[in-house]
Amino acid sequence: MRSQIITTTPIAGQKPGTSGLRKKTRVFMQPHYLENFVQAVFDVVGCKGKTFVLGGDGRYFNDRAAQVILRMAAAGGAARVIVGQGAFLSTPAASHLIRLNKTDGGLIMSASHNPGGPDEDFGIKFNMPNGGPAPEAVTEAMYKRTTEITEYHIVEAQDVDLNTIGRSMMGDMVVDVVSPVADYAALMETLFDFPAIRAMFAGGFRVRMDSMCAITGPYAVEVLENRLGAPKGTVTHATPLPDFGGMHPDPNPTWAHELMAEMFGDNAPDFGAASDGDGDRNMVVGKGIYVSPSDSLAVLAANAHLAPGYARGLAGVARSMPTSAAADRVADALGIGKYETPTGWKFFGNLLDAGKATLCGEESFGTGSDHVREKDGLWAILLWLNILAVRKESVRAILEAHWQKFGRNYYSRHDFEAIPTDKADAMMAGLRAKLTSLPGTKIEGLTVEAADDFAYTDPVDGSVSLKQGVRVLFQGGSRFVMRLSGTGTEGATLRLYLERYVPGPEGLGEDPQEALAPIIRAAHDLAGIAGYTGKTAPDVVT
Ligand code: VG1
Ligand code: CO
Repeated sequence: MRSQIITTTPIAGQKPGTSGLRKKTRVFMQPHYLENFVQAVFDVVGCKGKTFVLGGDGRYFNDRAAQVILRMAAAGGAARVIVGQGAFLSTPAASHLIRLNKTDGGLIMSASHNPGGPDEDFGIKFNMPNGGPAPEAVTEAMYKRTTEITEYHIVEAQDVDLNTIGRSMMGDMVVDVVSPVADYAALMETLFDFPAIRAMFAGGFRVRMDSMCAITGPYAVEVLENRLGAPKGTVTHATPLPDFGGMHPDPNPTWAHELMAEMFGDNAPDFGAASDGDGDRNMVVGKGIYVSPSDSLAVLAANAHLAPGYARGLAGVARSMPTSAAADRVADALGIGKYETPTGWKFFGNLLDAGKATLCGEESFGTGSDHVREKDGLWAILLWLNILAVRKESVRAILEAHWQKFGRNYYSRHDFEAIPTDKADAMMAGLRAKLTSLPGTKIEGLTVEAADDFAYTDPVDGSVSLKQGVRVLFQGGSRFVMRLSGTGTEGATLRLYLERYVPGPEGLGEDPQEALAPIIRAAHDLAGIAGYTGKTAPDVVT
């Protein structure tokens, strides 16, 4: 099989963000665009003699990109690539396959919670041999490589049949097409009490899972319906579609509005859940009650020991900095470690590998554990179901009891989307310039206690990440955080994170937007959001 050397030139902007390289699909489809980036990945991590996992969330261009990546892996001398059937793999399933097969890493084709289709988004991320997202030093090296690339290598070959499970060869490279679901489902059976959940379902407990026409459909049907006996049709939008059926597979109350309407309507099921494009996010909803992701992490941490996989207890809990401190209170009560990392799952990898943290979570609907090295939507849903099966209480009862015990961290995130990048940068620079003068400032009945730009030193390898979000902390434990998104593909998105702690027992049942109103006003005032963005209200509230 002939390997071709194609001459190319660097393409600007191939810088991975919070989670891989994400661009408009049409940008990725431009000549050499995908190839340049994939070559940069192989140049940094090495390709000759290696084994990789490959799969994606089924979005438009996934199938074509998979064939290109296979041809380039073959040209680079890879020994073997394990591909999910149909080029499908959820992000957590890819992470599991990397670990299970002890491979040299994997390429995941996804723009995660971003919409898909020819006019929407596409993306590529590389995961390391531990199954976790490439850390910053590696993604920086890949980016640097894209700026100096002069050629890439690709074999001339027909497409591999990725729809049929089994082994084939591309030149000297083995291509193993595997079930995307089987190994992952088997892993879930080792962690959770399937008989208890099955008995709960058989007893009439009703579940709704909205897979939003993205990758979790096949996984959720296999686990919830086939293995746990939930009625057929429990999983809706269960077939992954190239454009996600026009849905925006971001499991939050705004985009998962069908699920929200059902869970807050008459005859609501007992438990509702949704997942994102690549299956690593989850949203959990009880009958008439929404569980914020920060609260979800805290409840899972407090109850994880009820599931067989965590019966030994947790080593520690890690959360991203903008995530509420609810999980910290649980960690303190359990006497276990607590960690605060920058946004993005890659920062949890070292803590998980070192056995310092068992559960991790982000306010952005991401929860996971040391079973893989990615956040895992269906895993979180199953852990909730396991807890519900053991405690035999409603989601509402469990959440309210949790607040009674630990107090409530009222929490909300406001997103302001598609802001001109220069305006967003100026706003952040303006706020950063003010930070040292803020302590002592009185605003909206609050007093600023401290203000800084979050910096993180990894406790395992000592690597330092600067400028990870501006924090303004008020006396009494309230705060707001501002940072710009690193996953968008159009302009800038401002994320404003708001938190207020109420110890209880009074005042635990307020509407979060009302409970947070003074902090929201203070943030708008101090950062001049309307002046810079022209927006007085957010586009998405979670
Ligand atoms: C967002 C979230 C972050 C998450 C990341 C990837 O990043 O805030 O918590 O890890 O998406 O999630 P940003 O930089 O846009 O705020 V996923 O499900 O898109 O891989
Ligand atoms: Co995702």
